[in-house]
Amino acid sequence: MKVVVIGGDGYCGWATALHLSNRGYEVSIIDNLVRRYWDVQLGAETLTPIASIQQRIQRWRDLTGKSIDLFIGDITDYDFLIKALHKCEPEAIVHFGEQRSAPFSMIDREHAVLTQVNNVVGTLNILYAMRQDFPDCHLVKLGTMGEYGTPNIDIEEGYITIEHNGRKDTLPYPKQPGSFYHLSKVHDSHNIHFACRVWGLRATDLNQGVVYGVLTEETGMDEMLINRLDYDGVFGTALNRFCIQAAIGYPLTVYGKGGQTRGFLDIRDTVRCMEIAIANPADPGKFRVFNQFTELFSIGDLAEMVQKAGIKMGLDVAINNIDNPRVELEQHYFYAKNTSLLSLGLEPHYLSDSLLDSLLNFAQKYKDRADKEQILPKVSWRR
Ligand code: NAD
Ligand code: USQ
Repeated sequence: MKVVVIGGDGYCGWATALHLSNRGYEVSIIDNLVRRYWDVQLGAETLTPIASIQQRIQRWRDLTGKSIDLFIGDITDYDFLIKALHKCEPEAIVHFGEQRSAPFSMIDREHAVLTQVNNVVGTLNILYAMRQDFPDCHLVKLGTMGEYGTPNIDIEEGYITIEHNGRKDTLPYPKQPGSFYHLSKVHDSHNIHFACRVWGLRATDLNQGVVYGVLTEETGMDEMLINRLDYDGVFGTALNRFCIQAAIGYPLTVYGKGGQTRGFLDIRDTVRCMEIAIANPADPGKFRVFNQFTELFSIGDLAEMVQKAGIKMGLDVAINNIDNPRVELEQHYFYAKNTSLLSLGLEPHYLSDSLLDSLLNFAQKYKDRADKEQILPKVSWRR
């Protein structure tokens, strides 16, 4: 089966491209490498030294005999996109190719506009390409749990059944996202839903939680296949950041009270979820929504878990509750459903002491590459 991975040079995309290739899928990567450019602009670097996309793909081929085609270009350029898709003739498109940082989208007007244009136009172009020439192709699109916000009721998987004035309907779950980035995902979801209803396309929106970890079966095979591991205040995410902070002796940066609760998953489960979604396509005309996380944690609890694991390894780990640069609830109800992927066969890698140990060890191996100036958050949500 032919699969295109858009954003295949990124954190989730690289791991997924290799995983699918390993499982016998014919994989092509589309990426404009803009993420590497944003890192340069921010003066931030992944903790791990990542090879160029060409070197990565070559090494994968040398090691496994499996080839991955590469198309370097911007999916907001429709002409490029449709030509690349015609060269691959995909049966599934996995779409990771967006600007994915909430703080980046909140830097200023330019970054908010860049984020929404990049994400919404890119996805809209994919929908038009599918309508034009690939109407049977299955779109597997990365959304985010943050589309829902933190409502004071249980979060369903995409839809909620409501009774109102004696009538009943199942409707899209209400959305209250917390940044212009998270909003871009809501806009995408609406556009994809519309394209499914009106043009009969098929799509799965995967509302993914925060991903942690770095090694997968494939990216761990060789140093040249190593994945990115972001720790800076713009692209670094909570648990990965805490492990790296612990490894370099920096107090863990819990924003505010730390009662913020989110869905989390191991990157080994991200790649498996992609495989499951592709192998079980949505029906034509169907906009299917899965919540893609395996466990819920509060940020404060995660920091304590990392502190405990670090101390066991002889590290000196402090926790620092700093002023929250974001506007968000710091103590709230949060319960979200996640049964769809489990019922299709996902066997989660739950967060364990051994995973924390391995992530801490991994971070220690590269700790000399860490720049402490990049850790504190510099982007404020407030006026
Ligand atoms: P990433 O920044 O590491 O990778 C994104 C890739 O997409 C980059 O290689 C970038 O160059 C490419 N890209 C961006 N815009 C493009 C465009 N217009 N044309 C072509 N390529 C483009 O991000 P990631 O962490 O791998 O996240 C991938 C997806 O998963 C995103 O959509 C993100 O919103 C979603 N997601 C990520 C997480 C997480 O914790 N990392 C959690 C939930 C959802
Ligand atoms: N946080 C801290 N300290 C830190 C970093 C974050 O307390 O050092 C807090 C934030 O305030 C927030 C929570 O941790 O309450 C999560 O922040 P994050 O930066 O780990 O994740 P987020 O901004 O939500 O974005 C990440 C990815 C994004 C994805 C999202 C999934 O960058 O692409 O969509 O996770 S979710 O959070 O479920 O929406």
